Amino acid sequence: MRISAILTFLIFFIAACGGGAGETDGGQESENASAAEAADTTPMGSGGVSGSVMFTGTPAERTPVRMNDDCTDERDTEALSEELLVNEGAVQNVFVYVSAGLPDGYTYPTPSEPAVIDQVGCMYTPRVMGVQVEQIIRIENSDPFQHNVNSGPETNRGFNESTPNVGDYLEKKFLLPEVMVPVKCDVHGWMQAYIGVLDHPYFATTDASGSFMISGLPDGNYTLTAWHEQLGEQTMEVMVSGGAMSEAAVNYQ
Ligand SMILES: [Cu+2]
Repeated sequence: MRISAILTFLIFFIAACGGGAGETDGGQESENASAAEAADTTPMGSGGVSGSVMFTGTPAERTPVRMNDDCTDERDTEALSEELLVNEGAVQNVFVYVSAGLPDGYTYPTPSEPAVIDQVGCMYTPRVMGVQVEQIIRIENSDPFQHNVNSGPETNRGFNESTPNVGDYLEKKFLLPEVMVPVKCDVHGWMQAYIGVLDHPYFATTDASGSFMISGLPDGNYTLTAWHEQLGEQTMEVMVSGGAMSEAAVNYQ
């Protein structure tokens, strides 16, 4: 992984003016509501961080992925390399997450919904995603032939199992935080995915417009890390205050 030589961070803080969402006015609160708040040990807030990831250089042109006939028969379009997806400067598939600053001593509920990766047309969809520890990762196969799913974690226990046919799927989970766990297919050497595993819900993957949004953060000072498979990692400090959204801009050069 290459770390960008020059890192530029632009962080803007939006002043909190959300109509006093963070204020307490005891007169209106019923005892029941207070009791419910006291019982909720998860430090969820109404603030967060949103922004976009840009690449100021000239990205290498995407190249066709050389596939066998089984794979191309499943596709409407020719597959192009996905290692670096830049749309008018905006970078897709950057994993952005809170890497420090969360209060100690809390555990966050594991989402009941599985995180889904599909194997379709001999590519992983999505290529990059995040999950929480112990969250079910469901790896589906939409292709009428075999893929194997070979995960390569360093701190978690890995797996290497097959999905022999269309409709087959695996359900797996990781128990420890690890960014990133690479996943590949040994049948089709170009198939590559990355799963970021965290013990909290404060992460996002940039979309085609390079945008990300992490919500539900309590007020505080956090370290945000952006990870990209080719462009490397950047960290920045962000402040969330007044239950408002802060903006963070990540620039790779
Ligand atoms: Cu495969």
